[in-house]
Amino acid sequence: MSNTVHVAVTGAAGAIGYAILPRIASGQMFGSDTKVALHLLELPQAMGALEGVVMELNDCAFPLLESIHISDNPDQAFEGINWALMIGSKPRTKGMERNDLIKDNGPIFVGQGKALLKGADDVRAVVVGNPCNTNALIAMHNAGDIPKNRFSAMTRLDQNRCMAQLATKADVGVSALTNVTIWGNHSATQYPDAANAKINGQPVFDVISDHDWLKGDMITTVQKRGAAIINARGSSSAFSAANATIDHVKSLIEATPAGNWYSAAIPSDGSYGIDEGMMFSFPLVTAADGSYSVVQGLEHTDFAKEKIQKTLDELKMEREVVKDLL
Ligand code: NAX
Repeated sequence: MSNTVHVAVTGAAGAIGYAILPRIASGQMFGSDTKVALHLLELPQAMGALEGVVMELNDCAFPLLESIHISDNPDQAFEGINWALMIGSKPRTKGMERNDLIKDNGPIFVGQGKALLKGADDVRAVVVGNPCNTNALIAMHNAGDIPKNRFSAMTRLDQNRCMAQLATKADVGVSALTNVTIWGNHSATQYPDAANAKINGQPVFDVISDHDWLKGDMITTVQKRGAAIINARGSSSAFSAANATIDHVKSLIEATPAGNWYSAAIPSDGSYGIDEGMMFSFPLVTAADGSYSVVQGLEHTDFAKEKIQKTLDELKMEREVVKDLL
């Protein structure tokens, strides 16, 4: 065993950080033959809590965990990293408008984009902190000549939520589901696409006869799942988000099984008429050499086209709000 992957996690003392760190350190993200060096970034006021998290990581005695660096400075935390899992951001507070959240979080991703450029020669960045598509757009625009395809934002939790809804409705295991796409923004405008998805290789619309549900409640349930979890639990999804982050990274580095695809927000190459450079969630496949491409040729009904336009319009509006940061 010779490889060591250097992984930065921002917001490492937060709820998702707490759920994801033991899974990364135990090899569930990069495999059992890759050592892990963790670079943990937090705000100054959370460094005490982060020290506690580090004690727990040490107490797990993970054989693959080579080292842990902690910092409250992105320039230090991102030095020499291969992956940046950008989870930390300011939470939305009561009564706060989405635009204010976007404006508040933007500067974090300006600084972190610049820090990536300064410190990391060979890095891929995954943005989880919300509004994740637009935060990823900001980081990408501030990261100089780091190739744009090294940036992505996470819609995998939405994909997993959609798969779970469809599997329950069809009374099958979730592994029967393939080809599930989330189009657009990780927000309530996203379009979870069951029309191109399959259950045991058959079109979902052939297997599930309740088409009103497929075009109605299924979509809104996935769109509003985050809020439903906050209502039920009193805090937002944490281990399911950590789990989706692991799925996201694995899908980017492992060849996609033939016939399937996965969803992630990446800078658009113009596919499906989405403006080039827009951080938009598409169906993707990863090739054996580790490069990804957008799955081409999927059909969209007028219903789907309308949904995709709506989420695109929202992303354009978000881009307008942060245009000074790009
Ligand atoms: P927490 O509030 O528990 O943790 C966030 C942590 O980030 C805190 O410890 C805070 O000190 C730290 N932080 C804030 N600003 C920072 C900065 N500039 N540099 C470094 N650290 C910073 O939130 P948590 O539940 O962990 O959620 C984190 C983010 O994930 C939120 O923005 C949340 O909205 C987002 N989510 C995104 C999801 C997705 O599917 N893309 C789903 C889950 C989650 O809602």
